[in-house]
Amino acid sequence: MTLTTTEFKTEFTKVFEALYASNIKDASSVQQYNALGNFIKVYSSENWNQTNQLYLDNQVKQVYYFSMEFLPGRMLKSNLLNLGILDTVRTGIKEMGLDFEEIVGSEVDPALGNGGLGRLASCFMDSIASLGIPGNGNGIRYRYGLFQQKFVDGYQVELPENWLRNGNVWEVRKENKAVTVRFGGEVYLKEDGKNKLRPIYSNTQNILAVPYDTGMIGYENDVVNNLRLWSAEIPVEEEINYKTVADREVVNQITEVLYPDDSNYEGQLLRLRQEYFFTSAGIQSIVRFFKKQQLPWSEFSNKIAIHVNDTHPALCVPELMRILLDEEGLGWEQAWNITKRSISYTNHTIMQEAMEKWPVQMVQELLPRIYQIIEAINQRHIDKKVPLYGEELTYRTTIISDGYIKMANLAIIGSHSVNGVAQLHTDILKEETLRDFYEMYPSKFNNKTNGITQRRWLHLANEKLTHLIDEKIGKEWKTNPAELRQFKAYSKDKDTLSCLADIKLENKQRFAAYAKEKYAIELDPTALFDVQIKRLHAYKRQLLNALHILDRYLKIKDDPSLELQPRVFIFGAKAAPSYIYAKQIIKFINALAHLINNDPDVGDKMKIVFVENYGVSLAELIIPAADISEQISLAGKEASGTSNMKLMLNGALTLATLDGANIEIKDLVGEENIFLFGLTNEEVNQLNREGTYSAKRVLDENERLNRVLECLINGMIPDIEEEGRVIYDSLIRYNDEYYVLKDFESFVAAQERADKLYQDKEAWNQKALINIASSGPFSADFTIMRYADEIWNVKGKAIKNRSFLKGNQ
Ligand code: B1H
Repeated sequence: MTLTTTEFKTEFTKVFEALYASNIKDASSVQQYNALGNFIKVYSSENWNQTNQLYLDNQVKQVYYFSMEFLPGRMLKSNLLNLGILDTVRTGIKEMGLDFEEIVGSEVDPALGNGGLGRLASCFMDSIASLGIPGNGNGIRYRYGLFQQKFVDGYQVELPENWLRNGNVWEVRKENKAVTVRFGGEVYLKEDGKNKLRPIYSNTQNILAVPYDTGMIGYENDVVNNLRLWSAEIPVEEEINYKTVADREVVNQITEVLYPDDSNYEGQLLRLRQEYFFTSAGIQSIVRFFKKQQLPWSEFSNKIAIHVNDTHPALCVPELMRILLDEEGLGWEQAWNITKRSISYTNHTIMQEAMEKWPVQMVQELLPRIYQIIEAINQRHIDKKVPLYGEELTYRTTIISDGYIKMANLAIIGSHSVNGVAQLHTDILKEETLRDFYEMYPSKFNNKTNGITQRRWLHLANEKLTHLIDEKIGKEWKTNPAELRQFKAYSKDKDTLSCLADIKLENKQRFAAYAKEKYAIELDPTALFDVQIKRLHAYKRQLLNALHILDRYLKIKDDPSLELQPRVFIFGAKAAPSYIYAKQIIKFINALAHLINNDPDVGDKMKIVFVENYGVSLAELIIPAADISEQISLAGKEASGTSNMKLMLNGALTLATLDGANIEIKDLVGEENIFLFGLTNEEVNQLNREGTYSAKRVLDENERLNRVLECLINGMIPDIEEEGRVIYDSLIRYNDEYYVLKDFESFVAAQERADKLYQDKEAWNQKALINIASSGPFSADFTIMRYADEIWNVKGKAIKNRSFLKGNQ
């Protein structure tokens, strides 16, 4: 299917007029965007329909990716790119006298995820479709996304994110596919006359789950997969029972808002409702689809792979069991085999506070039948494993203990595959966090290092760089990102290096223009742009970054004529609203920024920009403008990280600890092309074991650091009396849980190496180029090929270069 500019203009005008019955030139950019979205939907609808039909006709195996979060970013441009009509449409829009970028900018960025985990799910959806893998997303259509962040006097303030205000052109409501999800009530088992026990329910609350489907368009391959997000509604026939506003609220609340916690878990009843709601709806719709094909149950796991993204959808296990046992009348063994063979699970964190566990009583009351099934799974686990592994080990792996249901244990026991998201993370799972399970089920464990889609994070975010690469090595890398390595051949080519430098400068100018407009701050685009963009969390150590900034500031104050490499420090981070310490760090950094940005002694030597409301769209602006990628979590804490990959792909040099996927970045680029610092995971473990670490001692031995810390409590930074004290105490009184002080000196040394290298522009650009050229293995296309091959056992229509599958694991 090719589309000419003229055809586009005619069709687009028709769509617009049908929608708004007015002249397109008078329309608002939101209306123009809406019409363009509709045009795309119509343009791709045949493929969407056909893809569906093809999967059904050929009875191919399908993947269902269950995730509490999907963070897709704006979809207009990426859909145009994947449909192969971006340039045509852009030209057409221009010829019509409209402003393409303004139209693109009027799309809301749906913040239906917290951070890395949700963004990973969306990168995966893009790769799954682009590889032609039959795959579906399953999640929640939150009425409100992650809060909008504003700074008031430097403090984070949260506002509701009403992303549906102008409607959502991409979704299609499918009330014909709605299912009912049951909560609460009582249940007992009754003999059904055929020697089978069937549950009898009473007093349940029945909620209607209505799916909203969004097409996931593959890259130039005519594939359109489905992302299905569920919305909770009152069933029509039960309207009569919902008389008060409060009654109705209980239902609406289920899909009202995304929980704003990243790597932290709050055991609230509503969250459990959300988890069961989308899991049950998804599993019901899978079973319904499977039954339509009239295959025997023994075929279920040959036709369906269910992936559980973290433990949030782990109720997939008992829910699938429930349907197979209670509704389809299968025996336990058969149901259990089907369940285990179909389900796989990804672990995303080893942080204890992120591990989900639900009070037994809460589950009993909200999901009585599910609780019975979990209990039975648990009992069978014990009966089977005690004779093999003894009581001690077995009881450490039970699903129910100390009055709680451990969701990770449920996910592991109920699945055939457990994977971590970077090699170090998987090693830690095997050797420490999940050691007992690894002993029981060694073959379940595997690593799948995360990946990112180069389509969004290079093609769309950095079109100039894309053109340069196309010009040098051709376009093959677009469908086989491993080809990016050919770009290495240009690492000594002065011409290419200077083009690369020009592109980076332009991207920095673009960000500088944004900063100027938004924050009235003047940035020097020739300064080194130093970027840390991720959720705010103590283990990610934004504080370490800030202490280094403070140290530089003191140096400048000591000697204002000091020659320093000018730097722009860019932060982007939301703190969970209940995470007080993280919010105090935000206030501290904002106060520091205010002080430094307004000090005439500093001038252009340093500027700090803490962008408000960091999310996918801002990432697309910031990442192409970065020179340094700050990946400075305490070793062993960041499961993988994915901004590290995006920044590398855009030519930033990584300044990092040996944590998560940073280690794999180091392996790919070589130690000479990355700035490493800090404790290793082993060293952290050793310090923890010895228990002799004294932050106070580190402070006493380092005069420079001492001076820096004093500034937290001596009034030098205005307006942080409370925050400064709390942060100071976290480091000294509470002995610096994340070894910020321990790593300070080596961090500063790495920063000095970076400054020095930046003086030699050619050497710097060469390393930037090597980083870009080495980033192919982090394409989510490869990650997904490995999931498809090694976990899901599904085939795509465009899986090339299979030898690559075995590499880099
Ligand atoms: C990651 C989460 C997470 N790990 C709980 N865990 C959540 C946990 O709403 N909750 O309760 C939400 C999110 N998110 C991140 O996953 C890791 O910290 C990153 O290192 C990793 O790159 C990313 C994707 O695997």
